[in-house]
Amino acid sequence: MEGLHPAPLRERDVTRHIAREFYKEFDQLIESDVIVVGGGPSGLVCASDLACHGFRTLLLEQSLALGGGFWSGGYLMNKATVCEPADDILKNLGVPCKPIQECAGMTIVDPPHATARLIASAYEAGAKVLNLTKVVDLILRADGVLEGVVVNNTTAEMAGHDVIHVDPVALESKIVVDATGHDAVIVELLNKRGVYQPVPGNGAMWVARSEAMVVENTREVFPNCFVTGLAVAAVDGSPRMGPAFGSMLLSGRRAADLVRRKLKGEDGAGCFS
Ligand code: 48H
Repeated sequence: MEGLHPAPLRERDVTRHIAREFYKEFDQLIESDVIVVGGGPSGLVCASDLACHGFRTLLLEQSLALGGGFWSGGYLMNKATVCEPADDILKNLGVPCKPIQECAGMTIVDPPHATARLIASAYEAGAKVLNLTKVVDLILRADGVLEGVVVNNTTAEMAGHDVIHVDPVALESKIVVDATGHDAVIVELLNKRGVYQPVPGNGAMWVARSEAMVVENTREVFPNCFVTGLAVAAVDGSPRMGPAFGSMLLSGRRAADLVRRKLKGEDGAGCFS
Protein backbone atom coordinates (compact mmCIF):
# COMPACT_ATOMS: atom_id res chain seq x y z
CA MET A 1 0.00 0.00 0.00
CA GLU A 2 1.26 3.50 -0.90
CA GLY A 3 2.61 5.53 2.03
CA LEU A 4 2.69 2.63 4.51
CA HIS A 5 6.48 2.26 4.46
CA PRO A 6 9.17 4.71 3.26
CA ALA A 7 10.78 2.08 1.00
CA PRO A 8 9.43 -1.20 -0.31
CA LEU A 9 9.96 -3.85 2.38
CA ARG A 10 12.57 -6.40 1.29
CA GLU A 11 12.73 -10.01 2.44
CA ARG A 12 16.47 -9.74 2.94
CA ASP A 13 15.90 -6.94 5.47
CA VAL A 14 13.54 -9.10 7.51
CA THR A 15 16.13 -11.89 7.53
CA ARG A 16 19.07 -9.56 8.17
CA HIS A 17 17.54 -7.81 11.16
CA ILE A 18 16.33 -11.01 12.77
CA ALA A 19 19.82 -12.51 12.40
CA ARG A 20 21.58 -9.37 13.64
CA GLU A 21 19.38 -9.03 16.72
CA PHE A 22 19.58 -12.73 17.54
CA TYR A 23 23.35 -12.99 17.34
CA LYS A 24 23.91 -9.68 19.12
CA GLU A 25 21.80 -10.99 22.01
CA PHE A 26 23.24 -14.50 21.83
CA ASP A 27 26.73 -13.04 22.29
CA GLN A 28 25.58 -11.64 25.65
CA LEU A 29 24.04 -14.98 26.69
CA ILE A 30 27.27 -16.94 26.45
CA GLU A 31 28.05 -15.78 29.99
CA SER A 32 25.36 -15.26 32.65
CA ASP A 33 25.08 -15.00 36.40
CA VAL A 34 22.39 -17.67 36.50
CA ILE A 35 21.15 -20.22 34.00
CA VAL A 36 17.69 -21.56 34.81
CA VAL A 37 17.06 -24.81 32.95
CA GLY A 38 13.37 -25.42 32.28
CA GLY A 39 10.65 -22.89 31.54
CA GLY A 40 7.81 -24.45 33.59
CA PRO A 41 6.14 -22.58 36.47
CA SER A 42 9.05 -22.99 38.92
CA GLY A 43 11.67 -21.93 36.37
CA LEU A 44 9.63 -18.93 35.22
CA VAL A 45 9.16 -17.58 38.76
CA CYS A 46 12.81 -18.22 39.61
CA ALA A 47 14.09 -16.49 36.45
CA SER A 48 11.72 -13.57 36.91
CA ASP A 49 12.76 -12.97 40.54
CA LEU A 50 16.48 -13.21 39.77
CA ALA A 51 16.24 -10.87 36.80
CA CYS A 52 14.25 -8.46 38.98
CA HIS A 53 17.21 -8.35 41.34
CA GLY A 54 19.48 -7.39 38.46
CA PHE A 55 21.20 -10.73 37.88
CA ARG A 56 21.99 -11.66 34.26
CA THR A 57 19.50 -14.50 34.00
CA LEU A 58 19.18 -16.93 31.10
CA LEU A 59 16.24 -19.33 30.87
CA LEU A 60 16.78 -22.39 28.68
CA GLU A 61 13.81 -24.36 27.39
CA GLN A 62 13.98 -27.40 25.16
CA SER A 63 10.45 -26.94 23.79
CA LEU A 64 9.21 -24.27 21.42
CA ALA A 65 6.80 -22.98 24.05
CA LEU A 66 7.60 -21.92 27.59
CA GLY A 67 5.24 -23.00 30.38
CA GLY A 68 6.10 -26.68 30.93
CA GLY A 69 3.21 -28.56 32.51
CA PHE A 70 1.23 -25.48 33.48
CA TRP A 71 -0.81 -25.14 30.30
CA SER A 72 -3.43 -27.54 31.65
CA GLY A 73 -4.77 -28.79 34.95
CA GLY A 74 -4.23 -32.46 34.29
CA TYR A 75 -6.32 -35.00 32.34
CA LEU A 76 -6.69 -32.26 29.73
CA MET A 77 -8.94 -30.22 32.04
CA ASN A 78 -8.37 -26.54 31.66
CA LYS A 79 -8.46 -25.59 35.36
CA ALA A 80 -5.72 -26.02 37.98
CA THR A 81 -5.42 -25.55 41.73
CA VAL A 82 -3.10 -23.14 43.49
CA CYS A 83 -3.15 -23.02 47.30
CA GLU A 84 -2.41 -20.06 49.55
CA PRO A 85 -0.05 -18.30 49.86
CA ALA A 86 1.14 -19.07 46.30
CA ASP A 87 -2.01 -17.51 44.85
CA ASP A 88 -0.55 -14.12 45.80
CA ILE A 89 2.20 -14.61 43.18
CA LEU A 90 -0.46 -14.99 40.49
CA LYS A 91 -2.79 -12.32 41.87
CA ASN A 92 0.09 -9.84 41.80
CA LEU A 93 0.41 -10.59 38.09
CA GLY A 94 -3.31 -9.98 37.56
CA VAL A 95 -4.37 -13.62 37.28
CA PRO A 96 -7.83 -14.29 38.75
CA CYS A 97 -7.70 -16.95 41.52
CA LYS A 98 -11.14 -18.23 42.49
CA PRO A 99 -11.44 -19.35 46.15
CA ILE A 100 -13.08 -22.74 46.77
CA GLN A 101 -15.49 -22.56 49.74
CA GLU A 102 -15.26 -26.26 50.68
CA CYS A 103 -11.43 -26.32 50.72
CA ALA A 104 -10.00 -23.51 52.80
CA GLY A 105 -6.99 -21.93 51.15
CA MET A 106 -7.46 -23.56 47.75
CA THR A 107 -8.05 -21.47 44.62
CA ILE A 108 -8.77 -22.39 41.01
CA VAL A 109 -6.98 -20.73 38.11
CA ASP A 110 -7.05 -20.88 34.32
CA PRO A 111 -3.63 -22.38 33.46
CA PRO A 112 -3.12 -20.66 30.07
CA HIS A 113 -3.84 -17.28 31.65
CA ALA A 114 -1.48 -17.95 34.59
CA THR A 115 1.25 -19.30 32.31
CA ALA A 116 1.00 -16.39 29.89
CA ARG A 117 1.41 -13.95 32.79
CA LEU A 118 4.37 -15.86 34.24
CA ILE A 119 6.11 -15.78 30.87
CA ALA A 120 5.42 -12.06 30.45
CA SER A 121 6.68 -11.41 33.97
CA ALA A 122 10.00 -13.17 33.29
CA TYR A 123 10.54 -11.13 30.11
CA GLU A 124 9.47 -7.87 31.78
CA ALA A 125 11.94 -8.49 34.61
CA GLY A 126 14.72 -8.77 32.04
CA ALA A 127 15.30 -12.52 31.89
CA LYS A 128 16.61 -13.71 28.51
CA VAL A 129 15.21 -16.84 26.92
CA LEU A 130 16.55 -19.45 24.51
CA ASN A 131 13.83 -21.87 23.51
CA LEU A 132 14.29 -25.01 21.39
CA THR A 133 17.52 -25.30 23.37
CA LYS A 134 18.18 -28.56 25.16
CA VAL A 135 20.74 -28.98 27.90
CA VAL A 136 22.72 -32.13 27.07
CA ASP A 137 25.77 -31.88 29.35
CA LEU A 138 27.53 -29.77 31.98
CA ILE A 139 30.72 -27.76 32.26
CA LEU A 140 32.31 -29.48 35.24
CA ARG A 141 35.86 -28.90 36.43
CA ALA A 142 38.06 -31.55 38.04
CA ASP A 143 37.71 -29.80 41.41
CA GLY A 144 33.95 -30.44 41.23
CA VAL A 145 32.95 -26.92 40.27
CA LEU A 146 29.95 -26.52 38.00
CA GLU A 147 30.54 -23.63 35.62
CA GLY A 148 27.66 -23.86 33.17
CA VAL A 149 25.85 -26.11 30.72
CA VAL A 150 26.28 -27.62 27.28
CA VAL A 151 23.35 -27.12 24.90
CA ASN A 152 22.17 -28.12 21.49
CA ASN A 153 19.28 -27.25 19.25
CA THR A 154 16.40 -29.52 20.27
CA THR A 155 15.43 -30.49 16.74
CA ALA A 156 18.99 -31.59 15.95
CA GLU A 157 19.05 -33.61 19.17
CA MET A 158 15.68 -35.20 18.35
CA ALA A 159 16.90 -36.41 14.97
CA GLY A 160 19.65 -38.34 16.71
CA HIS A 161 23.39 -38.20 16.18
CA ASP A 162 23.31 -40.87 13.47
CA VAL A 163 21.11 -38.62 11.32
CA ILE A 164 22.33 -35.15 12.27
CA HIS A 165 25.71 -34.92 13.93
CA VAL A 166 25.82 -31.37 15.26
CA ASP A 167 28.17 -30.71 18.15
CA PRO A 168 26.71 -28.81 21.09
CA VAL A 169 28.01 -25.49 22.46
CA ALA A 170 28.70 -24.32 26.01
CA LEU A 171 27.12 -21.49 28.01
CA GLU A 172 28.82 -20.38 31.22
CA SER A 173 27.22 -19.21 34.46
CA LYS A 174 27.99 -18.82 38.14
CA ILE A 175 24.88 -20.80 39.09
CA VAL A 176 22.72 -23.41 37.36
CA VAL A 177 19.14 -23.98 38.52
CA ASP A 178 17.54 -27.33 37.72
CA ALA A 179 13.87 -26.55 36.98
CA THR A 180 13.38 -29.46 34.59
CA GLY A 181 10.46 -31.10 36.42
CA HIS A 182 10.00 -34.88 36.61
CA ASP A 183 13.35 -35.72 35.04
CA ALA A 184 15.65 -33.50 37.15
CA VAL A 185 17.91 -33.40 34.09
CA ILE A 186 20.76 -31.39 35.60
CA VAL A 187 21.04 -33.57 38.68
CA GLU A 188 20.80 -36.65 36.42
CA LEU A 189 23.77 -35.26 34.47
CA LEU A 190 25.71 -34.76 37.73
CA ASN A 191 24.99 -38.41 38.47
CA LYS A 192 26.07 -39.45 34.96
CA ARG A 193 29.35 -37.60 35.51
CA GLY A 194 29.89 -39.48 38.77
CA VAL A 195 29.60 -36.59 41.22
CA TYR A 196 26.08 -37.12 42.58
CA GLN A 197 24.03 -40.06 43.79
CA PRO A 198 21.30 -41.61 41.58
CA VAL A 199 18.05 -39.69 41.23
CA PRO A 200 15.19 -41.86 42.53
CA GLY A 201 12.37 -39.96 40.76
CA ASN A 202 9.33 -38.60 42.54
CA GLY A 203 7.28 -40.78 44.85
CA ALA A 204 3.59 -41.68 44.62
CA MET A 205 0.96 -38.97 44.93
CA TRP A 206 0.29 -37.54 48.39
CA VAL A 207 -0.81 -33.98 47.94
CA ALA A 208 -1.10 -33.14 51.66
CA ARG A 209 2.63 -33.71 52.12
CA SER A 210 4.20 -33.16 48.74
CA GLU A 211 3.74 -29.44 48.30
CA ALA A 212 5.32 -28.48 51.62
CA MET A 213 8.19 -30.92 51.02
CA VAL A 214 9.04 -29.45 47.63
CA VAL A 215 9.17 -25.92 49.01
CA GLU A 216 11.12 -26.87 52.15
CA ASN A 217 13.63 -28.96 50.20
CA THR A 218 14.31 -26.42 47.46
CA ARG A 219 18.07 -26.04 47.89
CA GLU A 220 21.60 -26.13 46.58
CA VAL A 221 22.20 -29.85 45.96
CA PHE A 222 25.73 -29.51 44.56
CA PRO A 223 28.12 -26.56 44.53
CA ASN A 224 26.53 -23.93 42.28
CA CYS A 225 23.56 -26.18 41.41
CA PHE A 226 20.13 -25.43 42.87
CA VAL A 227 17.02 -27.50 42.38
CA THR A 228 13.44 -26.19 42.21
CA GLY A 229 9.90 -27.35 41.42
CA LEU A 230 9.04 -30.96 40.72
CA ALA A 231 12.73 -31.71 40.21
CA VAL A 232 13.05 -31.40 44.02
CA ALA A 233 10.62 -34.32 44.46
CA ALA A 234 12.53 -36.28 41.80
CA VAL A 235 15.87 -35.75 43.54
CA ASP A 236 14.46 -36.64 46.97
CA GLY A 237 11.98 -39.37 45.96
CA SER A 238 9.32 -37.33 47.75
CA PRO A 239 5.64 -37.51 46.77
CA ARG A 240 4.12 -35.94 43.67
CA MET A 241 1.13 -33.62 43.90
CA GLY A 242 -0.77 -33.85 40.60
CA PRO A 243 -2.17 -30.62 39.18
CA ALA A 244 -1.55 -28.56 42.32
CA PHE A 245 0.82 -25.82 41.22
CA GLY A 246 1.25 -23.62 44.30
CA SER A 247 4.45 -25.28 45.43
CA MET A 248 5.98 -24.87 41.97
CA LEU A 249 5.57 -21.10 42.26
CA LEU A 250 6.76 -20.93 45.88
CA SER A 251 9.71 -23.21 45.16
CA GLY A 252 10.77 -21.02 42.23
CA ARG A 253 10.64 -18.00 44.52
CA ARG A 254 12.62 -19.78 47.24
CA ALA A 255 15.26 -20.96 44.78
CA ALA A 256 15.70 -17.40 43.52
CA ASP A 257 16.08 -16.17 47.09
CA LEU A 258 18.73 -18.80 47.90
CA VAL A 259 20.63 -18.05 44.69
CA ARG A 260 20.45 -14.32 45.35
CA ARG A 261 21.85 -14.81 48.86
CA LYS A 262 24.65 -17.03 47.59
CA LEU A 263 25.64 -14.58 44.87
CA LYS A 264 25.60 -11.74 47.40
CA GLY A 265 27.73 -13.86 49.77
CA GLU A 266 25.19 -13.71 52.61
CA ASP A 267 25.54 -15.97 55.66
CA GLY A 268 23.91 -19.36 55.62
CA ALA A 269 23.37 -19.42 51.87
CA GLY A 270 24.84 -22.12 49.71
CA CYS A 271 24.90 -25.07 52.14
CA PHE A 272 24.53 -27.90 49.66
CA SER A 273 23.47 -31.39 50.75
C1 48H B 1 16.00 -27.63 28.51
C2 48H B 1 14.35 -28.86 29.56
C3 48H B 1 15.20 -29.98 29.60
C4 48H B 1 16.50 -29.87 29.03
C5 48H B 1 13.33 -30.54 30.52
O1 48H B 1 7.67 -29.92 34.07
P1 48H B 1 7.71 -28.47 34.33
O2 48H B 1 6.43 -27.72 34.27
O3 48H B 1 8.45 -28.28 35.76
P2 48H B 1 8.06 -27.51 37.11
O4 48H B 1 8.79 -28.18 38.17
O5 48H B 1 8.24 -26.06 36.94
O6 48H B 1 6.50 -27.77 37.27
C6 48H B 1 6.02 -29.07 37.36
C7 48H B 1 4.54 -29.09 36.98
O7 48H B 1 4.38 -28.60 35.66
C8 48H B 1 4.07 -30.50 37.05
O8 48H B 1 4.32 -31.25 36.11
C9 48H B 1 3.44 -31.00 38.24
C10 48H B 1 3.11 -30.09 39.39
N1 48H B 1 3.19 -32.28 38.30
C11 48H B 1 2.76 -33.00 39.44
C12 48H B 1 2.66 -34.48 39.16
O9 48H B 1 2.25 -35.21 40.09
O10 48H B 1 2.96 -34.93 38.03
O11 48H B 1 8.71 -27.75 33.35
C13 48H B 1 9.98 -28.29 33.12
C14 48H B 1 10.50 -27.70 31.82
C15 48H B 1 9.71 -28.22 30.61
O12 48H B 1 9.24 -27.13 29.87
C16 48H B 1 10.74 -29.03 29.84
O13 48H B 1 10.55 -28.96 28.44
C17 48H B 1 12.04 -28.38 30.28
O14 48H B 1 11.83 -28.11 31.65
N2 48H B 1 13.20 -29.24 30.14
N3 48H B 1 14.73 -27.70 29.03
N4 48H B 1 16.86 -28.67 28.50
N5 48H B 1 17.35 -30.92 29.00
N6 48H B 1 14.52 -31.01 30.20
